[in-house]
Amino acid sequence: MSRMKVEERTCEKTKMSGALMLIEALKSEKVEVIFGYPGGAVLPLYDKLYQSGVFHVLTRHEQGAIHAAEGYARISGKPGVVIATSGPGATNIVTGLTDAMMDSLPLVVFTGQVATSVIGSDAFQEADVLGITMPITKYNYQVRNINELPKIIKEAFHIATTGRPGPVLIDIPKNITTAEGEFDYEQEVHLPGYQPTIQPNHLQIRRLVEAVSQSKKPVILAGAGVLHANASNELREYAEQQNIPVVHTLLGLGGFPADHPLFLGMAGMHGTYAANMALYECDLLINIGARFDDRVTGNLKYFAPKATVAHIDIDPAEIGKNVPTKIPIVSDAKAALKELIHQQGKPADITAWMAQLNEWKRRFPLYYEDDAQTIKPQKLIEMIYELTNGDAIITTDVGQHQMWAAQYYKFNKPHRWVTSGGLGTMGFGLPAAIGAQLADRNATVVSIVGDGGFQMTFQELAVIQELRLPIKVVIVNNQALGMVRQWQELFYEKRYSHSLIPTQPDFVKLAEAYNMPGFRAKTEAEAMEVLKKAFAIDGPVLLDFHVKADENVYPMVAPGKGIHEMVGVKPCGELSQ
Ligand SMILES: Cc1ncc(C[n+]2csc(CCOP(=O)(O)OP(=O)(O)O)c2C)c(N)n1
Ligand SMILES: [Mg+2]
Repeated sequence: MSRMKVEERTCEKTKMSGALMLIEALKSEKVEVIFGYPGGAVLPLYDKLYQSGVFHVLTRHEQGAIHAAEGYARISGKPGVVIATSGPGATNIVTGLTDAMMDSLPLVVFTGQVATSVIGSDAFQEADVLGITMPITKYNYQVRNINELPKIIKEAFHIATTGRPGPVLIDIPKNITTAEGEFDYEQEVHLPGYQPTIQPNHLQIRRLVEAVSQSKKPVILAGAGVLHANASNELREYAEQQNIPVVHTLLGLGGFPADHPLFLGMAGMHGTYAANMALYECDLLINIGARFDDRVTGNLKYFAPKATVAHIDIDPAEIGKNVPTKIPIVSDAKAALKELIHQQGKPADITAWMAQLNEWKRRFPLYYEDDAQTIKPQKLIEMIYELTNGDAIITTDVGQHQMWAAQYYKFNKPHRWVTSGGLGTMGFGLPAAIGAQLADRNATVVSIVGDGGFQMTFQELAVIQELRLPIKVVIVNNQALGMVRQWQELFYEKRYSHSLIPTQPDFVKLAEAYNMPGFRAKTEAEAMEVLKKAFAIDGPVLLDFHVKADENVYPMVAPGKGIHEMVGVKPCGELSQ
């Protein structure tokens, strides 16, 4: 073949419409699934999607699409991809973008936009998506020139997945999707202003090694940064090598095995007594990939008041943000832990500290009173834990059921826990389960949702049914916005202002409407029976558990209090001599 002919063919191959470029870029990025919803501004794009071979999941609401993408990202570690149309499509993803931003989840989100010629004219379905999403994305773009589209998509995937992960949005005017341009995707990303620090500073590492060797009461606070960095093995090796007990944030659960003798439980507002007291009493606090969220620290005046604080975080903006930090280590968690392990410093002498911690663990474990005549929500979670051998992927909404799931499902493995931590988004659990199941087809996925939150996004049952995803949806039905009810009981003298929701749809009939089995249980024995039935079914099942309605989540650190001032802690057994 002559040289000219080759050039002609290459030319033919690379000239294409913006819509087609997007599809080709997604294929180059090896995107397995996109979650989306069509509309006027993205019609050219959907036309090219048709028969493209790209797997697209049509959710029933754009919020469902973006939460599904978050669930996918959380489990797969790969970016979740979303398409929404302009105007209302784009504004419907605002909650999900904020959620992903707060929880550092990598997303690449495409929104349609009105044509460039009418931007700014209040055109039909026009919204200032760049303006709206600027503070809730890691980065956002509006494509003004077709020739920039490939470079922008390439950069978006790079930015979403490197450094501290986060959502990146690309707003594409309709005329850009139909315009033709050169498609060159094999280019290097060149962003001089964006160079995340991955490797730790050696001086700071040595300072930490020294601090550990001097410490008598060290503790590691491990957050989701450990999971994002796939550093669970390194965390375990480091904690064992240096004798350092570990507590987790809500989002970090699973990063360190719950059944490990060095594990003290989850910290924070509904953390265990041992974990919170460890944070209060420690002399060295090593934060790895957590952001000192106020739900973890409680009143900052009483947070780790006696400790030297070290903080390993890939985002330098997090270090010193809330808690004064003596040893700052800007780094990927895995890189820092590997270096710390390699240093083989003198381990901390924790004999007395461990005795104290074990005493707290033994005396003040998580506690609830069983009552077989009803369903205790804590017991329900324990039953799910047993029946799934602790191996399920658990997704949740936000509220009491979320805290019980975090407390009573003992996560021994990483990447099994999908919850909305930072934003606390009701309605997250069900769509997130769709993404989680698509990320791990063989996993048992249990979506533990509140009766309140479920009613915010249950339209996505249609997707579960359509794709025959074997998700078990567990409604913890307390006929209340339970967490709000709990706060009103404890802090507003039982004035239950708009938190009781006795008027419910019949959830079993709802399951029938979506053509999936639905079961209800009102006692512990019934709960076990329907759970067993559900797990024996190779398909979606909806379960409505009428749990004890006035149960509260304990222990609890009241707002404004220090984390050592927990209420609802009951001593169990006698103090050992
Ligand atoms: C979208 C949204 N709106 C409001 C809230 C405030 N809020 C937090 S927990 C909660 C109650 C949730 O009720 P439910 O889903 O039934 O869960 P439960 O606490 O009863 O387990 C509410 C209203 C929220 N987190 N998210
Ligand atoms: Mg409820």
